[in-house]
Amino acid sequence: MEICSLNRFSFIIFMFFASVVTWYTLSRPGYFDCAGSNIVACTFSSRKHISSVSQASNSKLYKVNDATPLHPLDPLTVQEINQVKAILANYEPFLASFPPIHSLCLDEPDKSQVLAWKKGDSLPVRKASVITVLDGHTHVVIVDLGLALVTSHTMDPYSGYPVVTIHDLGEALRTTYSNEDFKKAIAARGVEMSDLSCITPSPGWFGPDEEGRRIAKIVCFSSQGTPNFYMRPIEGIVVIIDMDKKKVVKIIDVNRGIPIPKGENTDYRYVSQDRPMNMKPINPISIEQPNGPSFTVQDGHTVTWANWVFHLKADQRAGLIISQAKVRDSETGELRSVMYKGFVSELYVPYMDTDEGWYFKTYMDAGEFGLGATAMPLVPLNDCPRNAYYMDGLFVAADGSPFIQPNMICIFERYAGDIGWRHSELPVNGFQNRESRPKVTLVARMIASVGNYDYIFDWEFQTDGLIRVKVGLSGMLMVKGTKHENVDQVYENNELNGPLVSENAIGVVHDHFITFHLDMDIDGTNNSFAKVNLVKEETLAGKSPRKSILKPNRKIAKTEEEAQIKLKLYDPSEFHVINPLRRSRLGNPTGYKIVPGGTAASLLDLDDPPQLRAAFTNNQIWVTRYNQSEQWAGGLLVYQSKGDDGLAVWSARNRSIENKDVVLWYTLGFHHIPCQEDFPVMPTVWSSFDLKPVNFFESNPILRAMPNFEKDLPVCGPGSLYQ
Ligand SMILES: *[C@@H]1O[C@H](CO)[C@@H](O)[C@H](O)[C@H]1NC(C)=O
Ligand SMILES: *[C@@H]1O[C@H](CO)[C@@H](O)[C@H](O)[C@H]1NC(C)=O
Ligand SMILES: *[C@@H]1O[C@H](CO)[C@@H](O)[C@H](O)[C@H]1NC(C)=O
Ligand SMILES: [Cu+2]
Repeated sequence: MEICSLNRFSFIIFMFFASVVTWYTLSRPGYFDCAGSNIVACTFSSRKHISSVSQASNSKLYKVNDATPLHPLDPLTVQEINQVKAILANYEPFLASFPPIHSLCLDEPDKSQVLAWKKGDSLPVRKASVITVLDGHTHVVIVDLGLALVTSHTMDPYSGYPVVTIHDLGEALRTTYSNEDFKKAIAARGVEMSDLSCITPSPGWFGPDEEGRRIAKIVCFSSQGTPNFYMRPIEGIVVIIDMDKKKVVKIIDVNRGIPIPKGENTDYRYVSQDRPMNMKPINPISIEQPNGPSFTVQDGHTVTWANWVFHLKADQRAGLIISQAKVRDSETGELRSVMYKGFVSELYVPYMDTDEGWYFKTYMDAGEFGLGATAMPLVPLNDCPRNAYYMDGLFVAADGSPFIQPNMICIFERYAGDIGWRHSELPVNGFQNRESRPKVTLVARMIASVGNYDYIFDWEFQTDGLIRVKVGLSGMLMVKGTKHENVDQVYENNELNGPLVSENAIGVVHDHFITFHLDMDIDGTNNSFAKVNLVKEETLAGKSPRKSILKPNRKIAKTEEEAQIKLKLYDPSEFHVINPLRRSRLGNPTGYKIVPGGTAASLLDLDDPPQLRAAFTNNQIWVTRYNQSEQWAGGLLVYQSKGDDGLAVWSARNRSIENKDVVLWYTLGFHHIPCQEDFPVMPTVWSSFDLKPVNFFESNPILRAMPNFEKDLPVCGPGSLYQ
């Protein structure tokens, strides 16, 4: 096998300085090293204009554990988290007992302060927002780190509870495992306690029975003979736990006759695959960047690449937050504002099954568990390519102390053989027209492993100004045990709530909705939302051989109600966020459009309890007036919430949104009818949407982009084939 790789040490160095600020070290000559005896050539000639990008001048080693904040939006540092903890420990209401910390993060300064801030200025006052639960009450506390004081304290502002802590979940499982009735129920199913794996799904909210206390509903699996216990459900056992009292409320034990599906062929790990695939293997593949990547990460969080600059940080709830994304105008050199803040605000996953063990499975993963909290370290070379830069998250445990979530975000350049633009033509008047430009993009990625499911979130920046936001779904199905082993045994068509995906296992039908908060600031904060509706115009008889054409009909939404959009294939529109006061030379307002990609809308009854809580999925697009407290589409407090806070409530205020600071919300949806290929681990399913410039640039911003020339590219491996 031919190998042509960056020096092995580069990887080790990279892992060691997981937050080295620039790629300078990797771009030095000498790291490009070819090993292997059959190699004929491994060369490249450097492309002049590239070598200027890796500037080490303002670089500095950035280590999460001893970082100081350098930007108003930088997450709280270790020192700041410890300071907050100390302030809370001495705060009168918490003197008797230090309350468990459910959330502790930067309370971002006012947008106006952030926008006015320039590098070198002192930072706006640092504040922390803390959510804790004490004696069954939720406390939302703001700590001012400058004054070293609690400056605001609200109790039970909404019906729900904050995100659960890992400590809560551990205690809920401990309470379950030590319950004698539970042990008997498990023994009756023929499962040893040592083979038991239980999980802690959130209970949703289904009326008064479960109100007024924080509960968890525990369901269990047998991990006998497989690490993929999700494929071996113990159907019908649900333990309801009061998480604060640490008591079993109720044990449901139904469907005792349903067998536990077998463990064979459920192990997905590479080490346990004992036979090769009947497939011709793919030769090793990787993109080579002998000059190093073209992006830099400054001060730990500011990413600069090609024409883009943005602030990137990890967040315990949202996973990953992009802030202050700006694009440089390739004609004027001006750095222009596109988006103040973009992140996943909520992830709603309702399952379609009314059984006692299933009806409550209607998760809201960001607000109930946290997408950053459930992110695990990315797997180098497989989750992210070789030249990726990894960023750590710094989060807070239930006892108020900081911990590092290592390598949870990666940033890399993607070259997938795609084309930025092209045209070819037969020679015209002696001109040769065969033009094509390669497309290279920059990706910021994080992956949340929320129990059985893995959600891959990509923010992909293109040099033509487009931002593509992609979501990939992989991991395990939540399967349900059934007595059936073959569809021939299923007599009534609608008997099952999903297809049989393996013997005795059905994949229950469900949806995934990912709601994005997109605070667009096109050339400034004041923007408008324009719907450009395509309407059919019938031609007058005799005027044209055509009977009908389509014409764009543009309308500015004046109020939040007018910006509640349900997508319709037979009544199509474009949706533009524009700056009405900034015009192109032709007089068009500058703008970006959201190009929806998902195909699913929630079809549940509007007053079905899960849908009341997830009313933010009642429309695919919403535009609200900017309000810094309105960040989380499912409300600040999501766990067991009734839907009294959140996007639908805010939008119903019907505020004016014309030439105002506005926030765009988009929900990417998936209906998921499982199939056998989803077993025992799902091949990734992707969907995406775009934020695409419309009349933002005067003309194609990448007209003068460089084509690829052979002499610029590394030639690796069996080079003789291609020389
Ligand atoms: C901002 O949002 C919060 C939460 O929805 C609300 O209580 C407050 O009244 C809003 N402020 C304004 C000025 O609309
Ligand atoms: C929203 O405001 C507009 C303009 O004031 C008004 O016509 C419309 O009826 C309002 N809608 C609701 C639901 O209040
Ligand atoms: C932006 O909107 C705010 C709030 O409506 C208004 O006070 C301000 O004058 C606007 N700025 C511009 C440049 O239109
Ligand atoms: Cu799914």
